[in-house]
Amino acid sequence: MFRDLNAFMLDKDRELARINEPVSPNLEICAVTDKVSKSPGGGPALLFENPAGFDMPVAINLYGSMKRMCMALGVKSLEDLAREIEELTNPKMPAGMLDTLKMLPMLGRLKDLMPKTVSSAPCQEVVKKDGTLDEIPILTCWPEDGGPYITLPMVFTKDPETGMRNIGTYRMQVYDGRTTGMHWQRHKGGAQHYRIAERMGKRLDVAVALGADPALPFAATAPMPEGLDELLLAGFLRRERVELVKCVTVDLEVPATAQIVLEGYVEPGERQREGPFGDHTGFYSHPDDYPVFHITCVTHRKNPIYLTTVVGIPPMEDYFLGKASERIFLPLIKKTVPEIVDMNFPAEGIFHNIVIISIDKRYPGHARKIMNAVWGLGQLMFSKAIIVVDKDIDVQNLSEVAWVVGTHIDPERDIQFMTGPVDDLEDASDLAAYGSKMGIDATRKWKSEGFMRPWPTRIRTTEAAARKADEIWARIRQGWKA
Ligand SMILES: Cc1cc2nc3c(=O)[nH]c(=O)nc-3n(C[C@H](O)[C@H](O)[C@H](O)COP(=O)(O)O)c2cc1C
Ligand SMILES: [Mn+2]
Repeated sequence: MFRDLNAFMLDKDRELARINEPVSPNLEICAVTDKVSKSPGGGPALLFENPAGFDMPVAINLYGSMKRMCMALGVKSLEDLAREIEELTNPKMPAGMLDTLKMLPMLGRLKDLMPKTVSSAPCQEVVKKDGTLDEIPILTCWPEDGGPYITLPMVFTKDPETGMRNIGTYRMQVYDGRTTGMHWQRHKGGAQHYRIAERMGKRLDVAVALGADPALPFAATAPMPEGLDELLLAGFLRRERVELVKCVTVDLEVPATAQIVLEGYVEPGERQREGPFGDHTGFYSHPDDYPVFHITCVTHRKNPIYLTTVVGIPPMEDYFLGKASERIFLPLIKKTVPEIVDMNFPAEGIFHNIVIISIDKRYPGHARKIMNAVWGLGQLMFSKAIIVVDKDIDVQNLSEVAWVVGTHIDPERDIQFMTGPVDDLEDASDLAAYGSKMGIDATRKWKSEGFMRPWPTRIRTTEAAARKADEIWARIRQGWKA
């Protein structure tokens, strides 16, 4: 695994493009990154060595391809990772010596889960108690943005009552050198800690780590169930315990390998206008009031690199972070909903607008049960359209899904509406964070579900004819130009 961001960026696999000419953090870096993100496969990682007006380089699009997302998590494919998690959660009881030996590497991965605290750390090579944000080339992404935003922070807080840690990625609008917005939405872990702190009338310590070994920023974006420390996931992914160091001015620990750490607090009751921000919906999100983060100390490595990202009209870098969560959490979701076979959050659906799920349908009304389960599962509660198909449909093949939805549904019968919490970024609901969702049952309908006509048979040729077709097509394809 990569020890830190520097090691990840040194990878010589032609995955990193260095841009030496001056490029402005004001709109220009975002425009270049957007262009690169829209190229086939997501384009290379980018290192802007000379952001105009700053001495600190900007690293971006590091997670912006399937290959680099896998590299960041130390696997060849996300399927491999999903399989490992599946095995871990489904241990076969060892029958003999050989089986016991086979289990050892898997159990080995579990011993690295708990983070450990170290006494000195690269992220504190430089400590500035009166530090500001002024040296960091924070991007202004889109023309109508309310200002520059820190877009890929790992925001560390602790539950003021239990001391349980949470890490989330919540954008931070720069107000001045020592204060920013703290855009944790109401459904998120940081917001819950703040709610408790406000109830107690207490300040909430917050530490923000920027850049670390590549599994960490991913873990901060992952939808871990409430109360489960994101660092357990990071430790599992890195196959090594995460090293933490105590902050200088607040009662929190941060990753020792971070590039930059902002220490500070949010006050109970304090709010400031946040936004607008060109968001991952592809539209500007409306200004709203959010808590204010006050910086008490800035620590960093010697010669830090600023790791960031940009969001906008999909696909962009965040699509790959979401894909990794989709694959990692599928085997865990199957623990409570084992009839789920596969799921797909297509890029155009910005994670939660379109959720396609295939199931092993076992009883009448099964698709409805799946919808209800998904609407009750953590951040999947935001699923605006859930499409349920039978297990022989490949949910990763959008053409097949569109065909099956069109042919299999009787809209009045097969669409289920539900009212409840919706994503904070939802623009179409009448109220903020409260609206409706829809489930589409595109499975084959059964007699026991009231469908009395015969279900049509899918067209397929015979195996013999298919083999013949393969042979002849292979021959004619050579001399044929499409
Ligand atoms: C690039 C990026 C930016 C994000 N910005 C925000 C944000 O500003 N506010 C927010 O609540 N969630 C944001 N998220 C989503 C959260 O990081 C995600 O829901 C995470 O699981 C929250 O963790 P939590 O459950 O511990 O709060 C962002 C995700 C990504 C990938
Ligand atoms: Mn969390």
